[in-house]
Amino acid sequence: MDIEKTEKRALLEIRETTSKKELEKIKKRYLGKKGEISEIFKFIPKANPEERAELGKKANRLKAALEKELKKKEAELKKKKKKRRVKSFDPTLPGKRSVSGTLHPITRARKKACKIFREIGFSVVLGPDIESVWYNFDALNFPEEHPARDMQDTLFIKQEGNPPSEKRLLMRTHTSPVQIRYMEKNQPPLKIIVPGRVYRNETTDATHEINFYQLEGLMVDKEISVANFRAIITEFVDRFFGEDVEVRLRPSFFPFTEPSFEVDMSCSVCKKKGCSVCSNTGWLEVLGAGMVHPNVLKNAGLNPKNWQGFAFGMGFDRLIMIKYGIDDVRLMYGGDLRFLNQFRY
Ligand code: FA5
Repeated sequence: MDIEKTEKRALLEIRETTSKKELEKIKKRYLGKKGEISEIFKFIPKANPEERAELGKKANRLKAALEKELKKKEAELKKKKKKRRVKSFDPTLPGKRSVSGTLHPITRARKKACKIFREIGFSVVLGPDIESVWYNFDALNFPEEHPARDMQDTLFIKQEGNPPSEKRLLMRTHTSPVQIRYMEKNQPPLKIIVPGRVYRNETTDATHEINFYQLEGLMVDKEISVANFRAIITEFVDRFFGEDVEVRLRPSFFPFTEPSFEVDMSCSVCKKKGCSVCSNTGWLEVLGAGMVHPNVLKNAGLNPKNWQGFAFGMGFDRLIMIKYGIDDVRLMYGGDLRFLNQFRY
């Protein structure tokens, strides 16, 4: 048994190793339960009595020397690791941006719009995308022969037979049916907005999509006038755009409001100079509105002698187009990441 040779070999192995894992292996090989040093201690009682004392001394020295060297090496490796870490950190280098998703501009704008309306006392209410002819047209005072009911504008759901209007289904063409749904279940005074997707069988262009978003508004109380509508919509527009956007009202017609008007906003894409978004007019029609028609109140179970209200339906996509200077509504539904990534802020 050559203890000196074992010591030389073990110390060399320890000194030459560069990894913590390797060092662990060496430690196990020499100092482990079944390691070489244990074997030496096991051998001592079997050795000649006159050699035992000397062997014992040498074995203890070997053990101590290895333990010391291992400790030294462990400390050295730890220091190296720390050093390496410090070296790889350069605070002047640009950081690595992790790839993350972003909210769609429509979602972002919808959240903002809902927040503004909540702040001025409106509740946010939702309705179904698949609607009945009754809620979408009849209850809203649309005459039988109204062109909007036409197959060319409305996407009807295929159904067997000829169901009555309460059961005849379609993809809602506007968010106005939620007015009736809400008034049936809730007594005035009411102040609600209804954000939601609507569907129309239309040819698409820069300002028309076949599905788009509307934001309906309804306020019913004892003494409501057009002045209340003007005040609310001006407050909303001011807060939503955070800049001066001009608003103008034009007389219009909707079967469910009387009087009715269209609301235009000045086109901020071209600053009223004329562009493809505003069809070179400098204005963009973003809103239909009016005083709730007495027949609509009746159809929802309210007495028009006691209650009045205004309602509006915003083309939400157009509002977003004005806000962000988007010149084609179809970009918002194309799923093109080059477009969507611009809303990372
Ligand atoms: C309506 O849908 C009525 N329900 C609005 C209303 C509600 C009037 C309450 C009175 C009271 P209109 O069809 O005009 O109205 O659509 C409302 C807005 O939706 C338009 O002003 C326009 O901004 C937007 N819009 C209409 N068609 C499209 C389309 N194909 N793509 C994108 N936006 C559209």
